[in-house]
Formats: sequence, C-alpha cells, structure tokens
Amino acid sequence: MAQGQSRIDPAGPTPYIAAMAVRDILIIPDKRLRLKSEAVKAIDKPLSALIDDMFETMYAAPGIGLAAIQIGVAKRVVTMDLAKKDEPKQPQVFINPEVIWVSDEKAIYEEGCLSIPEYYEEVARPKAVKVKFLDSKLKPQEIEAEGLLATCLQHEIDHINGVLFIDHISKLKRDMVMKKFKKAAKKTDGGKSLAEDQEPSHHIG
Ligand code: GNR
Ligand code: NI
Repeated sequence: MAQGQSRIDPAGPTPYIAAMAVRDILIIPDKRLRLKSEAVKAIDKPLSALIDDMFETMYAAPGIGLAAIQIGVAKRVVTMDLAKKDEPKQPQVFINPEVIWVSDEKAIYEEGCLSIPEYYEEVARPKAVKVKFLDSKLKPQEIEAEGLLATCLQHEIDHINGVLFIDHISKLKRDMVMKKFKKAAKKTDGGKSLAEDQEPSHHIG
C-alpha cells in the first residue's frame, strides 16, 4: 500500500467477539462458596456470556452441574447436563431456581462436588422435589424431579445459598474434609482463602 493511503475495511470496524472460556473453579475453603447469590433480573450480554462459560467449564471439568458461584459469580444461575457419555448433549439452564415442594421420602446418593475435588460421600435428601425457575428466556417454569435430577437440583440450589453437600454429612466427616483442604490451601495461597472462617452457619448433618 502506498504511503499516506488509508486502509479502509469495506466490512467496517472489526467487532470484538468475546470467546467462551473455561474458568477456574473455586475450591473449599474459598469463602466465596459461602455467599448467598443474587437473583437474576435480566438476560443481557454479560449474563449470556456467563452461561456459555459455565457450560464450557462444566463440560471441561467434567461435571453434571455447575452453579455460577463455583466460578466466582454470585448470581442465581445453574447449568446442568445429565446426559450419559454416549448420548447427545442435554444442556439445561435454571435461573433463580427455588424448591417449592419436597417429598417426605428420602433417597441416598453418593455425591461429589467440583469445589471439593475427589471427595465423595453418601447424602440423604428428599427423593422428589418440585422446583420453579426461569428458563433462558426468563419464562417461568416448574418441574417435578426425582432420581439424579432431584439430587443435582438440590445440590446446585444449595450452592446458590452458600450451602455445600458436606453440610449434610456428619460433623466428624466434614471436619476431616475441611482440615485436608485447608492444609492444601495453606501450601498454595499462604492461607489467603482462610481470611474468614469457613464454618457453615447452618450445620445440617
Ligand atoms: O459433577 C457433579 N456430580 C454430582 C454427583 C452427585 C451429586 C451431585 C453432583 S454435582 C457435581 C458438579 C458440582 O459440583 N456441581 O455443583
Ligand atoms: Ni457442587
């Protein structure tokens, strides 16, 4: 191009396209996991980007569910995909989800959590639940769930209220898990994640 000649792109200015990203998952005893997340009021660009990143992070982990607070965003957003490996993807988004009914009957499932890596323990929860939520277009929806869906919904709704599955197990087991992860955090962050105490305000188990 000759000197002094301007370069004009006929397509106009190149728009900045934000790429989806796998984000870091918070690990206990990170105190942000104890925050109560805020209700979502609108689906704007940043929220759509958050949901995209949650799916990418969840699939990469891999996990079957993810609450926004697990990537450090205190909004009441949950992503889920319960499809088996050989099945097509079944991405589901739950915005502002709320349990509106639980069965008296309980069911025991072995649970795990991406924020408590490689620890699995049996948890008793209501076997069936009714949950109301907003879909990706903010349209109100209700579902009745049992089995893995019921367990996962309760696990994720706990997250957006600052509750972890270890709050449902015995104090002895919970203390052992917390001790192990606090020790690991001290080695990597000098204990910064322990600036505030990590004891749940409500011991369920
Ligand atoms: O990937 C996950 N598996 C799982 C298994 C049993 C009960 C709950 C879960 S959720 C978990 C991902 C996670 O930590 N979501 O918050
Ligand atoms: Ni979890």
